[in-house]
Amino acid sequence: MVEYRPQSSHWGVFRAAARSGGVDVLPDPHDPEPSALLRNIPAAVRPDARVTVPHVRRRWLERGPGADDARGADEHVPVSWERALDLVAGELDRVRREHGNRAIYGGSYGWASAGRFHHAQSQVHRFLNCVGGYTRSVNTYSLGASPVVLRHVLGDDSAIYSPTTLGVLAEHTELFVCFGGIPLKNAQVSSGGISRHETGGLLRAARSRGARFVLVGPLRDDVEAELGARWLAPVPGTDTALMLALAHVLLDEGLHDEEFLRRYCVGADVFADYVLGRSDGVAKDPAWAERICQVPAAEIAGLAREMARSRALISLSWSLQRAPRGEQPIWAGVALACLLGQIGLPGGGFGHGYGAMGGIGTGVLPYPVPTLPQGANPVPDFIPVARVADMLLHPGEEFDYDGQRLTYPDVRLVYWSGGNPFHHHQDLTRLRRAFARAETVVVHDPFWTATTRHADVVLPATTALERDDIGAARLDPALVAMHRVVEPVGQARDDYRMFTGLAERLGVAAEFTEGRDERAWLEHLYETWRAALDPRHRPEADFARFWRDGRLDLPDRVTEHVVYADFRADPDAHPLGTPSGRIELHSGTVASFGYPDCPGHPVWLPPEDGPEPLHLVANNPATRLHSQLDHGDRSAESKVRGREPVRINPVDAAARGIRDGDVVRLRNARGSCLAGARISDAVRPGVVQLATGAWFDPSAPDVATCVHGNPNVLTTDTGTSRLAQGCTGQLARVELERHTGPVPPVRAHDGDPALG
Ligand code: PGD
Repeated sequence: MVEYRPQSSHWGVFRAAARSGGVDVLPDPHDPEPSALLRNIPAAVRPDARVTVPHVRRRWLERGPGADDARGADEHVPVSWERALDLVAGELDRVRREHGNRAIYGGSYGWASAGRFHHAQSQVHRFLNCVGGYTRSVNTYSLGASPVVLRHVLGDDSAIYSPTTLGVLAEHTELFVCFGGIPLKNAQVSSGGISRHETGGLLRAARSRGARFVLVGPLRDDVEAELGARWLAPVPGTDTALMLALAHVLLDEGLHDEEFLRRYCVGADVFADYVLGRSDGVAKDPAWAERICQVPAAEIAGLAREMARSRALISLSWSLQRAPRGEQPIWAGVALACLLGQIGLPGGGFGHGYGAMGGIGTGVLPYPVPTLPQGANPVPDFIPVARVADMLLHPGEEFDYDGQRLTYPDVRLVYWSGGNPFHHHQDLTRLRRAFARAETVVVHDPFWTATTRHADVVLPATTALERDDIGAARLDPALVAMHRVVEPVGQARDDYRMFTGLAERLGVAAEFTEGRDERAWLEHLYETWRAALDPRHRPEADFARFWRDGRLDLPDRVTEHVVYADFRADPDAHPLGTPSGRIELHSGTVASFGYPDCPGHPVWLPPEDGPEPLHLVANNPATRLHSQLDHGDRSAESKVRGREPVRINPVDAAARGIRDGDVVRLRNARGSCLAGARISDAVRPGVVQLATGAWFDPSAPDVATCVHGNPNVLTTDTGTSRLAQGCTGQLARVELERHTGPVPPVRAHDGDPALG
């Protein structure tokens, strides 16, 4: 009999059974809207794109560690596990002795797989802490600018992870103004796992009750059609100007809430002086904004008035801040909500990230979930996560971050497990130069991604289907007993086993393992978690029963929550964590840093654009999570002649003689890529949209930097500003043309370790 076992992924809980040469996957019956991304999962255990045995790059093996331009183009040779682990342990030891632990970069950003014990980042950080520490990274590629700026404006980032819940919005909000949309394609996914996809249903409930939706953004389908949104399509990257003009109308027409500004905010006068043009002579009125955003002034004024007479929710997507000067639209959005005076009321105020992940706004557990302890890192050095290429290229140079003047460490060894920087980072040509500078690059991954192909030592990791684990996330109400479904593919090992082998060689095995194997750790994590819970929330099931049942429904998830309700009720008893205890529309702290690219209040800062005529929106994909399982069925069926689809408005396509299904070339000063044209009026004229996640394929550099369609060959590797130094990958300027020459094959999924 076929046995289906419980499993979990970042895009859904499911059941899976081994069948000859693969797995069968069934969605979880409790999930009201299971994600079609589950169809990618069988590709996880197909051996074609897998790394099946440890590999070492030939020149590194022959010449030893050192900077090398051949990294990424050189071939890899298979070695035994014993040899691979000896080499990595020896190299870690050499680097820490000769250069100190700060010369090891272990930031190792990436989503890896669901599962709390085999969580790749926890494993790598725990291990590196046991061997003396590492240079770490702060913030994420998802959220670079906003956590930093929101700490100054609101005192913490609770607005991100504990926003007013969608259930409350469904009942109370009259008008949703969605900057960057609430894209359900992203709500398929939630970090750590998602047992119920609820975002779409809750938004539809709001619509059925009569709520109106306005989408502000370049892509019409960033709010689903059923919600009937009115579409305002500003030039990408100009939302701040539009928000300032909305603020201008409110202030100019006396529609703002004076009492709210007085009682709950500081700096409203400075902000108002700027908006009205009293401080710089430029009124940020709708006519001014129309010249920047290309949204008619009358529509802007009409929207401001509609917001003032409605219970209005300002929804700010995460994508807004993943762009140059990304701090500004978030701060301006909060300022706009302050002028409306509805923060802390059910259905009003603002939210940041509805639809960015499926769990955002659906509910939060009032207690933690089990996690693997990572230990302490004695190395003080860190970088904002998206400054990794700067760090490798400019050791010893100073840089700004959030009021501090920091120095890039001289990194010799890069250790990556559970991430794909050749997917997630910007300007991949520059990243290749940066990786060439390292003396050694070690990567654990199940697949021959572009990152493993740039490694000196490649250690083959299992996927979640090949090991036991516990699936859990703070935003989700299910704890899942993830049961191994198939044996490891080839000689793949889980990260824990690899690090145990290294820890033994480096004399820290007792510290790293605490004497436990995988099963003992799972039981330990579960039982210590259960014991530490407040008895009100503590589940009855012991580990054995949880494991047998396959799932535990966690009690007391908070699904009715209004963020800042306490603060609104009594700002003296519940002050914010800002210096003033109030919402800072002008921050004396930020102003004191003296950053022209992020002054002390929200401002419009014109982008420093390239000369290319089209705006590229490089957003998160609808058919996979980031770059994961790009070779899976759901992702593969969306490709156009094997390339990632690029959507282009009919007007721009006609001007370039492009037909649906053509292979096209996108280019700018940083690079070029091939993609497959999809002509669609769901993208604004002047905009093209190419999702991230097609595996980087530089195998035909005379044709394009990437022949598959990875937009990060086109994006810019600069920080949002000196304040947060966040990733700016969402937007770039490009030209697009029909590709007329021979079309080279896509080799990214071939599993061939030697790239172009
Ligand atoms: P993933 O594709 O999820 O991308 O970047 P991230 O690096 O997280 O990579 C995870 C890797 O982990 C995969 O290669 C997978 O095979 C591997 N893996 C899975 N399970 C395991 C495991 O158990 N062990 C090990 N060792 N490896 C494992 C995502 C990042 O991209 C994010 S979060 C965002 S929001 C950014 N978005 C954009 C954007 O909007 N625009 C652009 N241009 N660029 C972006 N990049 C960012």
